[in-house]
Order: sequence, then structure tokens, then C-alpha cells
Amino acid sequence: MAGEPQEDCLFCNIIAGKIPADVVRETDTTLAFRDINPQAPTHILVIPKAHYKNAAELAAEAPQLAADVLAETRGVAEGESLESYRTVFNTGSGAGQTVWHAHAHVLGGRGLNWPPG
Ligand code: IU
Repeated sequence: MAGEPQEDCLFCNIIAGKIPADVVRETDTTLAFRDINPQAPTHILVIPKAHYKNAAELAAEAPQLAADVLAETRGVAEGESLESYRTVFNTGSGAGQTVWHAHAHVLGGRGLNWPPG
């Protein structure tokens, strides 16, 4: 059920402390940790602690939590002293989503091209 922890979800298991992660920030409702396969000098994921399968479901069912995630992307950027950065929510497999727990990528520390691939 949306919002409930999923046993087979990688990010739920990181939140539960069952799988280690390089955590950089935490609030009551969100967790931010370094991506295991960084695509930029800074590549941090911000996730809601409650399980929603992607940004679309999160925005529809828990808009305040979606706002918390967005606010934390700014916190991450400030914490990493990023003047320019990109926030990405891959939503759906066609857009490159591979982990089915909503997450924002915060990418920075190098120039980023537009449009993305
Ligand atoms: P995506 O938007 O669903 O493709 O992003 C999933 C991200 O999760 C991706 O950048 C992976 O490198 C990252 N990740 C991780 O940080 N730790 C893991 O154990 C696994 C994936 I699996």
C-alpha cells in the first residue's frame, strides 16, 4: 500500500538501516544519501521515508511530503556548496526509473548539458 514500507524495496531497507548508505542529511520525513553510481562529482538522492513508487504517486498522494523532498534538494545543494545543480525525478521506466521508491537526484559539481539524453 502506498506510504507503507515495502520489504523488497531497496530504499525502504536503507531507511530501516538494513542496507548501509552514505547518508548526508536526514529529517523526520526524508533521507538524503550519496548515489552508489555517481554521475557527477556530487550525486545525492533525496527520498521520502514513506514508500511511494515514484514522484507522480508521491505528488498525487502526499503533496506535503513531495514538498519536503523538494525542500531537501535545496538543503543538499547548500550543504554541498553547489551554486548550480540539477534536480531530476525519473518517473517511469521510459524515463530511466530503475528503483521504484520515489527519489530526487541532485547532481552538481560539473557542467551539465541540456537537453538530457
Ligand atoms: P533511477 O532514477 O531509478 O534510475 O535512480 C536510481 C538510482 O539509485 C541510480 O542512480 C542508482 O545508481 C542508485 N542506486 C543506489 O544509490 N544504490 C543502490 O544500491 C542501487 C541504486 I541498486
